[in-house]
Amino acid sequence: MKRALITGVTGQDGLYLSELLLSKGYEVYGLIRGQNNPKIDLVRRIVPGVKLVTGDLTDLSSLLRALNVARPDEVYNLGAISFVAYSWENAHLTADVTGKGVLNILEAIRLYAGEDADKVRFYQASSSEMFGKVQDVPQRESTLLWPRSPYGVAKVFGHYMTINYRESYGMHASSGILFNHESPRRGPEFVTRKVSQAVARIKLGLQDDITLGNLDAKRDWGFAGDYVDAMWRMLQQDEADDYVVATGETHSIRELLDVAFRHVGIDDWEPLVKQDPRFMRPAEVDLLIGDPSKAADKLGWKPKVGFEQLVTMMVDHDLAEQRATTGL
Ligand code: NAP
Ligand code: G4F
Repeated sequence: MKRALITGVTGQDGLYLSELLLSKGYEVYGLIRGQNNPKIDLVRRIVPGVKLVTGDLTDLSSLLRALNVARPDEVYNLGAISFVAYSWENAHLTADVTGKGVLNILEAIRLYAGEDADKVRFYQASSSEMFGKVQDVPQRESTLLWPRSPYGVAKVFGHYMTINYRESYGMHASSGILFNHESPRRGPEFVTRKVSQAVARIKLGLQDDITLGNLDAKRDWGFAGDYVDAMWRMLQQDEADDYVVATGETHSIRELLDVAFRHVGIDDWEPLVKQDPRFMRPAEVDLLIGDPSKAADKLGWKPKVGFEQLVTMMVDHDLAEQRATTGL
């Protein structure tokens, strides 16, 4: 039975990855931070098979301790401060967790495993946010990185540290450059879930309108359940490498609103959507669209859920959730 340690187990991807690894017969350990993390109940309910071990990416000794408990064959580093807008307000913290946290977990694996460091396979959750002011369309593994947020800069540090540990110590360390991926488990601070929740509430008469920022930005949105499978496939390869994981399609926030509102029978959403500079970013990433051909060729990976199916799945989930909580 293989053993895996997941940082960020309470997050969207941590939950889907836990389900995937448990279904494959892994013994799964999840790193959980804080002395009374409110998401423990969620993890225990959705993936009761996961064994929890305390630790924090900013605390190297806690990571060493977690590795000694889990004795993993595979480590998936999903933990991060992941909300781009928040990263401008908390740039130092973002650098410490999202950037230096990667160095901490890599160094902890090196210290823990010693000469066997190559036996512990490592996945780093890199991000399309690293492409920022994009230098190629579509973006691929070789595209120059030009991050536009403290989050993006921190991810670039983690990305190159992962490559550096692979090259310096022969570690089996891979970096997945994942484009935006969403699901009904997405945090409500991200635009897709903010829209799906608001559309459901507007449809049920619980909310009048929604306030957003830039409606013209474009993202390559996929389904998180598909994307964790790509993470696992990377760690099954003989050689560690870096891969873009994307759908190869891009859509604007306006198109997201079109699909979400149309799904509940509202064709003209303009009167229901307000804009506020509060939700604009100091530097925007205008266009993301990935070229997933390397992941297709080498990993045999391709996405199963398309954009419309993703958005309607999220709206349906939020309609059901709002009905259940309000009794409507
Ligand atoms: P998420 O839902 O925001 O989850 C982030 C996780 O990081 C949470 O479990 C959180 O735990 C944990 N965390 C925060 N600070 C930590 C710390 N100091 N030590 C240990 N863990 C900490 O993110 P996600 O969407 O699942 O994304 C997973 C990873 O992929 C992240 O690294 C993200 O940056 C990256 N990524 C995501 C996307 C995407 O579109 N979803 C795309 C590219 C890359 P708490 O519950 O304790 O806060
Ligand atoms: O949903 P978002 O906050 O996601 P963003 O910034 O693209 O970041 C996500 O994807 C990255 C991969 O590219 C991950 F690395 C990162 O961890 C995270 O998961 O915003 C998407 C777009 C942006 O252009 C933003 O300006 O939506 C625009 N937007 C417009 N109004 C809004 C809003 N975003 C949010 N969160 N809230 C709004 O009201």
